[in-house]
Amino acid sequence: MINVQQIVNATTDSDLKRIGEKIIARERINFDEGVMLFEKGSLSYLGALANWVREQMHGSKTYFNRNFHIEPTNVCVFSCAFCAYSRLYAHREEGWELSIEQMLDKVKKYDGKPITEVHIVGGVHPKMNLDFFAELLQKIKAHRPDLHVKAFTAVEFDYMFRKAKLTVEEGMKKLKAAGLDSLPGGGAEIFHPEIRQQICADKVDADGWLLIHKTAHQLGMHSNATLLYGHIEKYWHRIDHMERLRNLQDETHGFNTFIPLKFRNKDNDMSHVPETSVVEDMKMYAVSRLYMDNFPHLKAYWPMLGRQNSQLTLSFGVNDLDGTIDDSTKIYSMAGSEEQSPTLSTAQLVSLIKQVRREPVERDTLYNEIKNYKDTDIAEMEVNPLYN
Ligand code: MET
Repeated sequence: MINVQQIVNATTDSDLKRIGEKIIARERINFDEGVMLFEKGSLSYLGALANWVREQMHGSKTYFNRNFHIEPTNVCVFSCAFCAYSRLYAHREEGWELSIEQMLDKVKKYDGKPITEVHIVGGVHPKMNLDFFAELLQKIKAHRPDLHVKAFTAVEFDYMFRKAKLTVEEGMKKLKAAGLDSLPGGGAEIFHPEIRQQICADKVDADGWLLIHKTAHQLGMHSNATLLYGHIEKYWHRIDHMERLRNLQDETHGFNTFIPLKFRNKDNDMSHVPETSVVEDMKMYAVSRLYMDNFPHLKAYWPMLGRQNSQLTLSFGVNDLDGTIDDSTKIYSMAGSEEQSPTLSTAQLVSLIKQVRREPVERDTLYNEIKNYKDTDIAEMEVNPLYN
């Protein structure tokens, strides 16, 4: 079998060869090298390198969790051009606005079930303020203290804190005290103002996003980070985005997972922009694995990519597939994803991972291992209500 060193040795392009050598030596690649990988790297070359890094870091382990989402509302004060989900306040009758009781009922639906995480994000509603969400967190925790609450994007925090006239630190401390455990990675899109101005001009900018995550890290919470790719950005905008995240991670080490998010073009203001091919998707994952050397995990969010393409990512650097979801999010289905009702049972997720000869490991939000399913029989799982 040819190993990665031989693949690098056989490369005729001197730039790609040098970058490959750095990667095998576990040296950090720089901005220009990141861009070059996108511009010149073949799918097979990037895949070989990214898979090598993935296996150095995690072997064959592929993580998932048992989770569900709550989307309090899709009414939003912002108008992001790529969004198919939100409705302006003036048109709120077309959307939904959940009360605290309705959201608690969603949590109670999982009583007695081995769910470990609730993920809460949604539109930025002008009337759902910091006190409203603090009360929601308190009530969720009072009902189920062991449930990890990963909630609100930096965009949502920024709006809540500004309205409450609190600093980021004051606001974050308040929500942490109410029960917030960690932060999801949304709202990052593309940091560079040249693109951000065109796709989501009115929401928090790069520095604001990064400050919110930095503050959360300093208060002892972990978070994730996303990047919305495949629309009007150039490769260097992606690397600029990753560079800013990599720099903050050097400082805080608070990020767990990097999650590239694919632009889907149904029913939004950018529907004329074509979607990327699966080859471009896999290159995005591979370059992410190679560039984000200080991010422990790389996630393919399966409700966005579909099941088969998610399996493919596991050969391009990805070591996490997100969770069971239980048909509790509409963000990507409304933007045209193949997964119109995203739900996978634990048995299905395990089987998906085993089909591509990887080792399924159930994790909690912070990547503590709950169960390794390497030797678990799928047929037995399918008849066991614990896994369905
Ligand atoms: N409101 C969030 C944001 O822009 C996204 C989640 S809802 C589509 O960050």
